[in-house]
Amino acid sequence: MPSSQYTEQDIVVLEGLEPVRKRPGMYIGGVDARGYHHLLWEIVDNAIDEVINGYATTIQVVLHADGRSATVEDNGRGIPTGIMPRYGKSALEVILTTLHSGGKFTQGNYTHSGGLHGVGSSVVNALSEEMVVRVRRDGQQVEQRYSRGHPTTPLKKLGPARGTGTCVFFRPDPEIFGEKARFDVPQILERLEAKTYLHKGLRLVVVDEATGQRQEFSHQGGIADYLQKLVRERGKPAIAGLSPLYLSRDRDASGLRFELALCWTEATDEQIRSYVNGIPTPSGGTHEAGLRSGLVKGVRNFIETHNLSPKGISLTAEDIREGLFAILSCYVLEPQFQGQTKERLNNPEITAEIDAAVRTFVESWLHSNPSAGEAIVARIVAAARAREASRAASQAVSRKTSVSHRLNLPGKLADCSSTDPADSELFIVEGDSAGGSAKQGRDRRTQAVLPLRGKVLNAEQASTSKLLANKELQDIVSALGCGLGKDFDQSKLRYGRIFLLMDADSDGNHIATLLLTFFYRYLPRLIENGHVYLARPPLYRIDVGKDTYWVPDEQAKEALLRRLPKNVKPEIQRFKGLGEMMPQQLWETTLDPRRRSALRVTVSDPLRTDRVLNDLMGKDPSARFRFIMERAGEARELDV
Ligand code: TSJ
Repeated sequence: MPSSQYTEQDIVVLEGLEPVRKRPGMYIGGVDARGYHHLLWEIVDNAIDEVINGYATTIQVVLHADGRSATVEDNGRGIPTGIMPRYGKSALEVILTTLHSGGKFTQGNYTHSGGLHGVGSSVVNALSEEMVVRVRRDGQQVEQRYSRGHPTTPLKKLGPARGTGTCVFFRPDPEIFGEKARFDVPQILERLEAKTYLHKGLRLVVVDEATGQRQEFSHQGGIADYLQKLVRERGKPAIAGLSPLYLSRDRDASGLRFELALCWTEATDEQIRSYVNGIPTPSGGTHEAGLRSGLVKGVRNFIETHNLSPKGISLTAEDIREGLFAILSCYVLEPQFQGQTKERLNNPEITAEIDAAVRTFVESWLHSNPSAGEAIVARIVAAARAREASRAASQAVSRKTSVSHRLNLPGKLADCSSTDPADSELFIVEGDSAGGSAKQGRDRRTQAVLPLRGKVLNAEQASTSKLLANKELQDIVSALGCGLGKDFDQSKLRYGRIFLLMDADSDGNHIATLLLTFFYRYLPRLIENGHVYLARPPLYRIDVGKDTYWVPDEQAKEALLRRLPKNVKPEIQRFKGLGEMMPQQLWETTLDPRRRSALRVTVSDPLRTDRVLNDLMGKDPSARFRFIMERAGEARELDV
């Protein structure tokens, strides 16, 4: 090949992938841990496409011991390797070095294109320090290697081979993701297992080379099994001990096919997980809208034809869906996504199709299972009555707070003098003596203190009306001024920052956990909007000569001691509790905005948090403790 021609083609390739390395965030959402894992999902999804379309049955994922590279292999047809005349290159090379090159091969098939995934394997190639692709086809095995989007070898024959398939090794580029980026094995295992529920026929083998562990996932029951697993994990039984309702619709004229599993549980929330072409759509979209409306209509029809409407109370759509667990998996030929993270399905025609199918299905299922149907209706009526009762109770609490802003504040609240939420802070403090120190040590202009005396109820176990009768929680809600649940009004929030100030021991962690659970379930916007913090009181005071250091934990203590010269003898004092600190010490270490450190509470994965809360707040107290410790570690450290 003349060299000038080679250069020309080289330029084409450069135009193809250079923007990906320049602005990786545009293609994978960001170069954080999520973007890093995105590369793996892109490769895995390519192999799964081959399964969805019926050409492969097994996928193997190997997570290598270095923690930052992986190999994904399928037993599908093998990526085509023939030369494409228009490009003068193999199809394989075109696919891996050109943006959006997948479409030509995949018309009429379900793919992930246009969504969160489907950025293309070329994007993974561009962002990988090394990529090795092996294809078995036509009795031969071939290999090509790449680095940062460019071939480093030609397509080479490795020799004869049996069967067909594609095998891709890749190592994301530390220049893009940083030297420290690593795969999160537990998270990957969980998500891979979820995929085998979604694709009934799929057998997935995962090897974690760091531990030598090999696991095999395959679930013949599909999403109905998945739903049962989720319900079991939630710990709230299904109504009437039912196994899930299951609906499967084959591909219709428009190309839509979907599967649905659902059941009602004793839980008080609603959990719908939806997927499009096997990709989670946590922000919902037109498919979920169809499910919600179809389900409500189907149930209403059943209630009306059987004259089951309760007297004196009307059933809302939320009542009908309370306690509902559902998994909806749709396959759409040309999915359109919208929203910041492209996680919301936007094809308008999908809503009506799913609505109609679900309505008919739910109604006829209830008709043919009348005793289960009546149990479900009883559940729905109970939800409506509970809603009325808790609304009355929460309005009572909100009324008390709004009637007279300051006059009705809890008696033990030591308020700040500022009335501007932007520079007002509330410290919720465990115990009266610590509360006393905090009241004396604080900046009275901007810092309010609310000591807690009694027990805090577990929001995961107690009913809403019980929670609202709890004095400690009432005081918190009154002090915050913003109401809660459906009556939440952020504009009435009296403090811009809310600190939980507890002892650095397991009791303190326990109380913090209970409070966080309450905030998460009843005042979630406070957490979402970053108003909630964990204060970090010191655990040790270390005196070295004239210098005094305060450290928040064991590690920080060890780190400090290691840094001290050998000849000095530090004096180490351990705090038993906040109550033992002098007000001035508390100010210097924990309250003073210029010196304190605090953790802002964030929720990185709402679905997961939800499950963890359910899991842990119900039963095992030691697991609870681990939970708060883990959360504290995940929270971003801020100097605020
Ligand atoms: F991401 C990737 F592209 F590197 C990749 C692709 C990674 C892995 C692990 C698997 C795959 C992949 C692609 N597996 N199977 C396929 N199939 C095709 O690309 C294919 C095969 C045959 C035909 C055909 O028309 O004959 C068409 C296609 C798209």
